[in-house]
Amino acid sequence: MEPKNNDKQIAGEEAVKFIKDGMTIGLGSGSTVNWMLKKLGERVKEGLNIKGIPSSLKTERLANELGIPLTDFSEVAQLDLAIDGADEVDSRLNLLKGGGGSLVREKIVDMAAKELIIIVDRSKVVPQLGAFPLPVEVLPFGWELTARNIAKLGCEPIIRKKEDQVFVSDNGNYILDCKFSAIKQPEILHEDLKRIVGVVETGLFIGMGVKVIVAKNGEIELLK
Ligand code: ABF
Repeated sequence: MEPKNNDKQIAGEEAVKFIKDGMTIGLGSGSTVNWMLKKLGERVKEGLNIKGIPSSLKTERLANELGIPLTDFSEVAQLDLAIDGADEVDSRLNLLKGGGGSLVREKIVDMAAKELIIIVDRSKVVPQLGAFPLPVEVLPFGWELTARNIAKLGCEPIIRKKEDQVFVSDNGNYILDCKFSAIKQPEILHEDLKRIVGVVETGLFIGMGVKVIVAKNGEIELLK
């Protein structure tokens, strides 16, 4: 059996086939997307003419290293295509994202695209969202109070830390990882969370009409 990491590479490289000359592309974040960026960098060196908008500072750095031309929303109103990863994909192709801490910029970029392609290995495809704790980005001010209000929805929010320090997102905010027993109605949970003052955005990406490239043991499957 191929190692799982190879499936991330296969899914990432497959997505590059959807990129056409002249497109503006939303560049997602995460290790699967990094494989896509590497292949895209090769295509750009061969003459492919595209521009990308990165969804995280990490992606921006890697895109710059790979020579992928970048732009931003001062120049672009709509992206032709966005390619992003996910932590979970359910049977209705709803997504749970934000394990990498870039969910707000990812949502802005992904929602600005005419088409969104999600790249995952098979381990991310689940019948129901919620085994992965739901990342919720919150304002630092009063985050403890925001966390208590979120807990009332039936979870235990844990402040994300990195090397013993509170993790700070690219936007200067904190992330609460919220473990629900199950997320049966993601639309309703997203709306309930968004009503809480201090919540910036949730990692639930619902009904976005995505195409999902799933790689398993070296084979590709397209879900849509
Ligand atoms: C981003 O990268 C996130 O939304 C998600 O948390 C992560 C996917 O993880 P990886 O591709 O590294 O497995 O898209």
